[in-house]
Amino acid sequence: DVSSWTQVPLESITGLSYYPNRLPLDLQNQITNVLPKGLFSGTNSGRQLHLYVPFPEPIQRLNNYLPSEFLSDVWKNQPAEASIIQVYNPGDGIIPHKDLDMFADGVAIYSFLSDMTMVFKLPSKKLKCDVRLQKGSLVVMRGPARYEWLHEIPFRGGDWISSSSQDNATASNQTWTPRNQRFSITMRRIV
Ligand code: AKG
Repeated sequence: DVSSWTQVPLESITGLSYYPNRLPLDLQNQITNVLPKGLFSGTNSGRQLHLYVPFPEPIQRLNNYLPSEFLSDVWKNQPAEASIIQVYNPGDGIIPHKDLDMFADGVAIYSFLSDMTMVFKLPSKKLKCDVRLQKGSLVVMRGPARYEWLHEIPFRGGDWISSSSQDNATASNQTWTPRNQRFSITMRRIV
């Protein structure tokens, strides 16, 4: 029962950082246009595409938008080696999970086309944090955020959005916001 969980602010999760409006619109469009059209077709469950280096040129450029301290401290100034493109139609999600140990510390997720809420959970302490992933944004997980916290995208057609602030939302000031088709690009290094 998620109502018994304590909602905590993003800043309290060590290793979790969120960067809205990270990608220029023209790069978002170039990436969307370079991907196979079939990835976006169909209205049932979304599709996935796994890529390894060398990436297509606009996807390679996503390395340039990673925070410099993340690149230097976590990836030791090496670029991403593996990326996964995941399409979500309304109703799609991803179950609570930690990323596989074959991937190194430091996971970067860029969001495209539509906004969607990702939920971080620490089951041992019943803590949770809703993070609104806006299109063009970047979310980065390292350390505890990557190895201790679970992340998920609830399987539903929309999200409850606070009209005032993303934190401390109460039921009264939330509006139901339907989702549109979204895709994400997760950038990782391999251990
Ligand atoms: C994963 O690839 O492990 C994810 O959690 C992707 C989440 C997303 O699509 O934003």
